[in-house]
Amino acid sequence: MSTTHRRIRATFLSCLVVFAGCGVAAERETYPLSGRVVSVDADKRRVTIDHAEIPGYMPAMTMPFRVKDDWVIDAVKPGSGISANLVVEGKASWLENVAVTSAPGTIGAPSMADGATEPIVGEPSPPFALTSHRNRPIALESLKGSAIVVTFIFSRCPLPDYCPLMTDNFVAVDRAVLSDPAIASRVRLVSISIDPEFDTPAILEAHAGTVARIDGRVPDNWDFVTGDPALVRKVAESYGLVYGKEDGQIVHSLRTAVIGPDGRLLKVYRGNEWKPEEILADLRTALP
Ligand SMILES: [Cu+2]
Repeated sequence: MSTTHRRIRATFLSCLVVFAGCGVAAERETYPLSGRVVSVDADKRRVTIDHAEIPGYMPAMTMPFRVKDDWVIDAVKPGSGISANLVVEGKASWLENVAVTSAPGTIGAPSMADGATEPIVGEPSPPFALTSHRNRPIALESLKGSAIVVTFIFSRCPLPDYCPLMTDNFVAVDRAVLSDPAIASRVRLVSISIDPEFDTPAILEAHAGTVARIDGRVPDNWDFVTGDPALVRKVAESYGLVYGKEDGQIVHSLRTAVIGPDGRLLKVYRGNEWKPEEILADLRTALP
């Protein structure tokens, strides 16, 4: 694996909800896991691990795991090699039988991605000038005057808790927005594809027509956006997004930004745990 790939995987911060199945029976299953520690969260007792494929359960990726043994939190450091059993019981999961297999540095400790920078709340939001699924130019500058919600997705994303969830949440947000006369005409939604080589405006138009329909059509205030891959990367990274190709798949983090009508950044949600109601509240604050 190249250093770039390591970096990308190391910073692919996924969430535990990947495990949140909807099964009722709390059957206990155990899977062997091995990988490299990326970070340790002592308060939440979670260790983020860049792990190898777990055959029959999940592909190689980087995500946080709960640990129950105190010594693990003390013993492992970013870069430590680790092996463990992943226990999945109902909606809960954790690591057992943890062993530290190598010291940090001995197998190349990962570092955070170089390109991504976190945008600053209160500052002018990072600009973009790209192309919408309607085949029209779309730029942050031209959306000023509206409150704007920006997220990053790609049409082929296979993980239901990632891009499809962002889009479902946007549907919920927009449904509420469009039914509230106080804000209906003053909100714009922007879903920027991080797979612009594949996601052409035509592909995004078809995609939007499948996943972003409200009352039978894609709402006028919602654009799926693509553009030159280098430009898209610049925009995505300016919002703190980390992504890259790994084994033909795009691995990525998540960022959803709420921008005020003055173009200033109001809020950034990292990850997939935000709820449509939170963004609705932000929008109502932004549009008094
Ligand atoms: Cu995705």
